[in-house]
Amino acid sequence: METYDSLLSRIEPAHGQASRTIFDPATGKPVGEAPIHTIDDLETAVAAAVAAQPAWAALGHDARSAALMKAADAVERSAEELAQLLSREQGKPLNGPNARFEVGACVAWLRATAALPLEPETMVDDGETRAELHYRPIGVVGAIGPWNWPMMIAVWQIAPALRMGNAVVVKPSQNTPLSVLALVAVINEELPEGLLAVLSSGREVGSRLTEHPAIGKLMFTGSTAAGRAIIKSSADTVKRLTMELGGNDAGIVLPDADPKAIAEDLFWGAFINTGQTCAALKRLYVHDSIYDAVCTELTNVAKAMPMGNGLDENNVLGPLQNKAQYNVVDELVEAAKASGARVLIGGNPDHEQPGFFYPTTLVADIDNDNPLVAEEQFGPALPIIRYTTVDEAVAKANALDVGLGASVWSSDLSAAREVAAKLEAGTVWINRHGAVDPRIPFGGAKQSGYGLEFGVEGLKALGVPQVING
Ligand code: TXE
Repeated sequence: METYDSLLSRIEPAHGQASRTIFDPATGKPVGEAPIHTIDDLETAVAAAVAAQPAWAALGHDARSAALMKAADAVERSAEELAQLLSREQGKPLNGPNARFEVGACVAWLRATAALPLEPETMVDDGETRAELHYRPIGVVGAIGPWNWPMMIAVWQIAPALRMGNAVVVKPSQNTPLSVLALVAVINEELPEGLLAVLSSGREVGSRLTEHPAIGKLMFTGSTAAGRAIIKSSADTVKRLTMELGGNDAGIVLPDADPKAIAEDLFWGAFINTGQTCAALKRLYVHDSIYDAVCTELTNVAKAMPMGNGLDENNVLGPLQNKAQYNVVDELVEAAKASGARVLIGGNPDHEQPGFFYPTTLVADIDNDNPLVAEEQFGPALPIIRYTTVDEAVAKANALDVGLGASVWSSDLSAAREVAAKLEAGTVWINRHGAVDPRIPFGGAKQSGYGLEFGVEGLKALGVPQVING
């Protein structure tokens, strides 16, 4: 008997009754059965969404916001069961900025999205011409998500879409379907039948969703490669797109930073969710004058952060979610070692132990073109690169074709802001990395994608602009 069994019992089977077992990445033990939805299930879900959407749109903002507030309460009531299931399926610990934190973020995002103001904007009103900008619902939105923050990212897509009067069909990652199936079952306690559906399936059903003529917009978070495929397959029906395609975020530590004071925030900027975070710090550039001190302080923090089974309340770092990602991290670190880079901690996985645990790894004295720097590791292995001039650090940070987030670390806020303005990234944080906020727009530069999420800008992205002129 598991704490989350009552949640699993609320997941409806696929029409064909087929299912597959999902396994715990920490232990290899079964977590539960996920339905295998087919194209037929997709068609049924889309038809129900099309039928339910007009009445939902007609309710207006206040009633829809009230329903989202109730959905937040429902998630809060089931928070501990949801966190237990998330921990078992994704691997992230209950404790630390992990499973309970993620469920809490779902509640916070639902409430904040419900509370955002969205009034028509008067563009011109000069006595002769009066023009207002409004946002109408799109219709049915498709939401395709990844396995790293499966519940939170689903809410990032679902909440603004519903608030704006749309129906939603969600396609979670095949690696973490149970978390999203359970979350949607809970949210659906407060929503009309058919408005919000979830399809647990692989890329075939996801792919059909991206070309379906009844889907007006796609919200996508995942890899750049999948993003490119989705952009192509959605072109024939000219879908609106919000693409969050991850990145390889740089952090620049300026010479006046205090290594001891910033070490813990640097650590969590890089290692939140055991490094499996789109806007995590993935390349750290440190000035030569404080390079050794930053390496020492970061190593001390890393040593103090326990990794292990997520159900153990002591642990704040967990396994990689899947073997493929474990292999990516392992290969990148092995290549770094072979190139002569210096491992400060970690880099010695025990391939025989159960679970996809890769030890917390810091790699120093590494070149900027090393694959551990140039490619997204998406795991607990941070390269630390030495620089001598700030211009050199900025050039290296901007050298890649992705630009989701970046950070600058300094005791001088105005100096940090000057450097921030030179970085090609959608968000630049100062003295922290990766902090997102439901009131503040978030999106990528370059091949990290396009379209803003969160805040009023995020709401507008889930509506069709309409000018009323006259
Ligand atoms: O992601 P994919 P994967 C990065 C990370 C990781 C890599 C691959 O580096 O190693 O991506 O992870 C669906 N039409 N990120 O393979 O393939 C798919 O079913 C429709 C960064 O898990 O991008 C899943 O639901 N759907 C990222 C979702 O897209 C398609 C978070 C993501 O799968 C599709 C996760 C298609 N053609 C991994 N192809 C971030 N931005 O944070 C795939 N999918």
